[in-house]
Amino acid sequence: MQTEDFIRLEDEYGAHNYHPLDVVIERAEGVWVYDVDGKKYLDCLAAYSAVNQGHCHPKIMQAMLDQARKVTLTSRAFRNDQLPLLYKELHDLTGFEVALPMNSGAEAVETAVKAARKWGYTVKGIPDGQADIIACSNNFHGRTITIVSFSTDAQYRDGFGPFTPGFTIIPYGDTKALIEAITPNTCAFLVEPIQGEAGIVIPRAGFLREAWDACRRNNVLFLADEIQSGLGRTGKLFTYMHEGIKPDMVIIGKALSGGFYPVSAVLSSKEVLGVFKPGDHGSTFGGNPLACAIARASLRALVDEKMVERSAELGLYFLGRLQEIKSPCLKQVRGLGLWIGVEMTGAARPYCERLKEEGILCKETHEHVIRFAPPLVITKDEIDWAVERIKKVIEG
Ligand code: IF1
Repeated sequence: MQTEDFIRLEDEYGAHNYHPLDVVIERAEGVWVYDVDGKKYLDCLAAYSAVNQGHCHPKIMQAMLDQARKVTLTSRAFRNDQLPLLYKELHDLTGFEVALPMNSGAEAVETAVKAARKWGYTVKGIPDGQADIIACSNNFHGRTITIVSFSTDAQYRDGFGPFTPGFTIIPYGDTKALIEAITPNTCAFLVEPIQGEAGIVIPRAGFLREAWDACRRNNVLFLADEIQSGLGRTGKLFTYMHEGIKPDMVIIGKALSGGFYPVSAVLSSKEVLGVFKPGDHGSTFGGNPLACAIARASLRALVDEKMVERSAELGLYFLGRLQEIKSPCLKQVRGLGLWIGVEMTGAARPYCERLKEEGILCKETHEHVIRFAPPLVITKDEIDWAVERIKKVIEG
């Protein structure tokens, strides 16, 4: 079968909820992916940061294979010998007291929303049914009905109502608006430390700390969605660490599995996650031994191979090199760690199409921004290789 044959099958028999670049990937290794014609591309998306550790990382793969031969799923009706070890390792690595495992990012966000609401009623004393959560404009936290209920993007909502009530929106980065929006019924503030889908929007320095302070003063939980920004992407283990704060809940996913399997989790305190009693919440696959073995190996790879440090160092280098590019079509180059947005004056999609022809895969976000987020195992030489081609495409 050829590229066109795969595309035709997909168009014919699949739902059309995506508009992918027409590259059909067959295999991948590290930062490189190969299409069905054997053409090689540098992956500058890293599956939206799910493959921070690089594609098909050998040690994560080995852990997956070893565990798959033993036991994959027990359900939480029984215990397994991987979950306790993942809990302990997450605690040791992040400093959070306890964790709750789920599968997709959206599920983990839902879990955090449920925990925050129940904490609001049982600990803060909010009257029944009145709990409110503050979120930000241009947020992206997933696609369930509740999560799109507080999206401000029309496309994510249109046609999907009725929506879940109990959310208030403030402009991203606006501490004053946050303080004004807090009421005695506010249980939580949910925020992406950097907004990915919005176009790699980095808030003004100090915003996260001010917001965290406002939450602490008002007995409001501070929830950081680090699903995309966490686990090394921005040059720290978590992006909130750039401001020296400690959220009440951190939501992680994506790179928690190095791309092998959907694994997500909520990290928090005993006070907050303690609101869940047996039967309150769960998932058939959440915390399964295969997922836990993969997550353990993924975290180990991140730490042992110093990927967080690499992200900081190579991110600075990549950003600097991209900032050298001169073009009237280029509006701004911004980024933190290996997460870089190149904002164009016009549509970004045609640049992504041309970059694909040059052997670089990346994805536009919000019309005008080309995002570069390669696996954190990328080398300086590979960045130089990429910059040469990006320069050529942007400078025309
Ligand atoms: C898609 C975006 C990126 C996320 C944050 C929760 C989730 C995501 C901060 C939900 C997921 C993904 C989903 C993917 C595209 C991608 C994305 F452009 F849509 F926004 F990465 F930038 N919080 N982001 O970024 O996690 O349930 O998907 O595991 O196609 O929807 P999920």
